Amino acid sequence: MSSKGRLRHLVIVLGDQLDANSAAFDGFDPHRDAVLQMEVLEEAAYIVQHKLRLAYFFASMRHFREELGALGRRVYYVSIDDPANTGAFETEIARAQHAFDPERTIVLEPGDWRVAEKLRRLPQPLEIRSDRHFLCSRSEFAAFIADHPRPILETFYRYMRKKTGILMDRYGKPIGGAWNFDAENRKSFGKSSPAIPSLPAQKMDAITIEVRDLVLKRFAENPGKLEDVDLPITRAQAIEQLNDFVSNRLPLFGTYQDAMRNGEPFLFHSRLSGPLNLHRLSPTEVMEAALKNEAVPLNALEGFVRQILGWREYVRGVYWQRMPQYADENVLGAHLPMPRIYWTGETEMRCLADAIAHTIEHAYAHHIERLMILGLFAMLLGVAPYEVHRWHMSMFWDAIDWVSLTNTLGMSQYGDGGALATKPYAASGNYIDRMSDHCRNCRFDPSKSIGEDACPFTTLYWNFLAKHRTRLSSNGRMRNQYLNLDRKDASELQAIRRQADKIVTSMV
Ligand code: FAD
Ligand code: DLZ
Ligand code: SF4
Repeated sequence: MSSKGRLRHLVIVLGDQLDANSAAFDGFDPHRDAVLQMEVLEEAAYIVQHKLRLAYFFASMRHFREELGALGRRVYYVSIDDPANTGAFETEIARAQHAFDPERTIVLEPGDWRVAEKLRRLPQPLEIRSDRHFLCSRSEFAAFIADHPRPILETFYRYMRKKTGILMDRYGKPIGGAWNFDAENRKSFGKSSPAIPSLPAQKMDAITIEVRDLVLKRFAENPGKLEDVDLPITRAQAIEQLNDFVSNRLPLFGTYQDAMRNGEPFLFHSRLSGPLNLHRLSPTEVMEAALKNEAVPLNALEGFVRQILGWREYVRGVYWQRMPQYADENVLGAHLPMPRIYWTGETEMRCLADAIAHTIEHAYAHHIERLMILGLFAMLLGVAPYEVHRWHMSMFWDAIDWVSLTNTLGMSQYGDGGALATKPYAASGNYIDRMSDHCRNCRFDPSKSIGEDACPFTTLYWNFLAKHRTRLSSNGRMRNQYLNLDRKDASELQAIRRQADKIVTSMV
């Protein structure tokens, strides 16, 4: 890093802000301004991370540097193996400010409260710009909450549909006459299931190969597999992935949204969370591409729009509304550490082994695996919600604090007591049996809660309901679950409790 005279603006681009049109670049003058990108050890080490996740972030950042260069923008790029690199945002920003003496240093609001706090406290204040990558700004969400003190996703989603006009007719009514088509979107794969289209293969170029080798050398002990980096890294690859999804998988996205199949990590899902979260794709362009394909049935289109326009915006709003207290929420008082099997996948539970294998191999598992296998088992065991989030941040290529914390601590662990989900996503092995082909080849029986072949999910499910009766039984949406629990006599419940205790002991 060497000084070339005073800069007007130094524009910082963080690892999840890789958009040449972001608000940080508004008014950018290539003759007077420059960009700062920093690979810092602190971000790679504050939580141990999957090798593929690290390679994805560094390769994406380096390709973005090339893309900015092609646009004629000057980039000061600090790589992780630069001997002068001090390893943290604060010190690298100070070093750049010292070298270039910019009149102003600009950054887009970060996607992580921890990073935002660091930047807010710098001795030389930064100009922090609002992120228009999202369709609902933080201030708009705050106003929405003020009008809806007990919000639920559905209210917010309808608000966003009306605001954007997406899937709305000219009379202000939802297209198709309904706000959702969930009844059509709960199919599992039967014997005559459709073939699952393969994902477009992404070839590694010299930059990505260099990053992969660096990660393999420097982070050799980190979890996860890293062979080829078969992920959409460049903007061009992200667009290719989007187009492929819209043509080949979106038509059946809705129908099989909740389904699982052994050995199949992607099914009809988009695998677009990474490019969206790193801002390689905008949510608007993703929805526009989906809406343009006239061959896509409404149940698929609405199901997909709900994820992007509804859930994605909603969890971000909740995150910024409730941080930093949100990270400590733990209404069920769950305190266990993350079990070792989540790092190894070594378990006889076929469903869990498969979802963990997908995670180790691809740094990815689809939504239902995250919620109804990985998250469910942790909640039924009683793992501390923040620990589940930390594991998730470690293992997934698409995890950024705003989206991982809300989904893990809130949606999957019910740590927030219902801010995100109106009831805990608690289910027994019977649910997994209905939605997948795992159980038929598993050594456990999903219908049994006691005995040597009882399914651990089923045992822990009844135990969970009994244990949290005081808090949960008054929730109207859990009425049937408690009616079923009440059919069990005291001796059965005692046996379930003993078996649940044994499972917990074997896990920690
Ligand atoms: P698809 O199934 O194809 O969905 C399309 C898109 O919708 C996704 O790419 C994503 O951008 C969006 N989306 C869907 N559901 C959600 C949601 N609940 N919250 C936010 N966006 C959503 N998503 C992340 O992007 N990063 C995370 O770290 C993350 N952690 C999660 C942890 C748990 C425990 C759970 C239950 C969900 C988590 N999600 C997370 C949400 C969702 O599971 C992923 O977005 C999705 O699995 C990514 O795969 P996909 O791109 O193939 O998604
Ligand atoms: C996840 C990650 C990693 C591994 N490395 C970097 C990095 O070296 N530089 C960087 O700018 N961002 C990195 N990130 C993303 C950050 O942890 C964090 O999510 C964002 O800075 C939040 O905006
Ligand atoms: Fe999972 Fe239980 Fe089914 Fe085995 S029987 S695959 S542990 S749900």
